[in-house]
Amino acid sequence: LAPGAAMLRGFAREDDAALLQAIETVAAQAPFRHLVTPGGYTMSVGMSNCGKLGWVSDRSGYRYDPLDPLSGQPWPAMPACFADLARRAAAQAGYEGFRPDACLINRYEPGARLSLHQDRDEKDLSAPIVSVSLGLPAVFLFGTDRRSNKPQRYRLAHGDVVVWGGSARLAYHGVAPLADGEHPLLRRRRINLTFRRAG
Ligand code: MD3
Ligand code: FE
Repeated sequence: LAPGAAMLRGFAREDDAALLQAIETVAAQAPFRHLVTPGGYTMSVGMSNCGKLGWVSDRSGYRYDPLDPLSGQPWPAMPACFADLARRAAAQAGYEGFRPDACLINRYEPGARLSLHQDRDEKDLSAPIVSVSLGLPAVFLFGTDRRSNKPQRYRLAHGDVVVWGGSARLAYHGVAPLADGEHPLLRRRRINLTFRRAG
């Protein structure tokens, strides 16, 4: 993919049923919601979080927050199967001892997209990010550290895990509008888990 990044095709496939069950448990406490950007747009991706910190956006900006603004309560704990998968994937990619304190759960329905952005709200940018794709395949856009460079396109399918560290960590990236389809486990959805060391 790029220096510092590793694609682990199908790494999460054998855990899919346990992961989906855990996602449902988290979403029962912290439902998916469509956040508003500082610019006033409502995101097409539905989001929830688990772990010590959750990523949120509103008219005042982006931030990591220990409380779910919908409930005023802490985010649900990170399920053991999540933390374990993230740690094993990071180690496989050469990042030993990855202990994420934040997991953002993105839910895509047909047409949902994520425009080109950088992830730079985390305190320690030397820690990698681990992303896990489940359900319908997506076209992932992966650029460079300059927005003006044309991104490359990669297909991310059910069970694929990508570890982003090193110089890939500050690359612009996004997701093209999700094409409709039917997945045996997730039906007409794609779910992406991103594990981060945010605090
Ligand atoms: C490359 N999520 O939540 S995961 C995000 O599929 C986000 O939901 C996308 O971008 C999704 O911020 C893409 C792959 C990913 C995540 C973080 C990265 C790629 C990255 C950070 C730096 C570089
Ligand atoms: Fe991102």
